[in-house]
Amino acid sequence: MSESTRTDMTDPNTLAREAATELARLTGVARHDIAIVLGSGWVPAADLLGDTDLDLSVNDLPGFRAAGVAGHEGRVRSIQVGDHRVLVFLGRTHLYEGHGVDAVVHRVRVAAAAGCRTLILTNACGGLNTQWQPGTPVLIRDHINLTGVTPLLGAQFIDMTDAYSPQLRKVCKSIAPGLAEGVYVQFHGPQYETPAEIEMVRAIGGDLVGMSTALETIAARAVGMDVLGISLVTNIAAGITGEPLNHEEVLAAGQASAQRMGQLMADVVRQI
Ligand code: 8IG
Repeated sequence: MSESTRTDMTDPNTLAREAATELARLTGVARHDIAIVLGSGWVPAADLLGDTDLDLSVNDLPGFRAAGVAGHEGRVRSIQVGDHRVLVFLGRTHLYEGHGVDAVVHRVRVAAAAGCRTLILTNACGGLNTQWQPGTPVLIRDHINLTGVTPLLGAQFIDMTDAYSPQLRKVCKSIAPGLAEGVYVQFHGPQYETPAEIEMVRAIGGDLVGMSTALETIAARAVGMDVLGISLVTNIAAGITGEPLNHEEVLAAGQASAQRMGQLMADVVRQI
């Protein structure tokens, strides 16, 4: 069934419009213009963006399910940052939770329905470059979607050239000269990669590995949003150092970098 014929109550775009309407009612703000998704490791950065005018559980909006991983809080805030009215999602829904790809990209569709034309996606990830020690932010230059799925249905042959806005990347680099760039590879998860999978990633041109972002970028590009992606490398990818990967260490690396990431994010939003 194509998108255009799926018009029942559970149609994802209908649900997104309903959520945006409810968001406007609860916030008293008719339109937001920038949306930010804070992934694991980035959630503490939310407090540095500015004064929160409203903080809700995403479960108060149509179409959401509770996010269930430690460090992922399913909340949404409305924050004025300089000239921008920013919708900030604390935490995201991951494909490995098993609720399907529409649940994964619901935040993106709600943001678009709420008026946002710019989407900033953040995540914590593994890095293949040993020079990127835990706590290093890396700009996403491009992605490789290894999930085997897509949020798009029907003949939506969207262009994925410059999916990660060169202009927004330039803004970021003007604020943080020397910020590295890399290709993000999205795996389904939830298991981390084997060393052999990391060798494959290296062979196909990947620099960063994670379990989010690429599907959200596809959904955002399909509705014409400009996307900025920033990864926080919180571990060196599997098999490179010989150390096993540990989720608690990943969270600790995020905590330690929250202040810097929040400042970077606030500066970027003010320059957009
Ligand atoms: I944080 O090494 C974090 N998320 N797939 N691999 C994948 N996801 C991650 C990793 C990692 N580190």
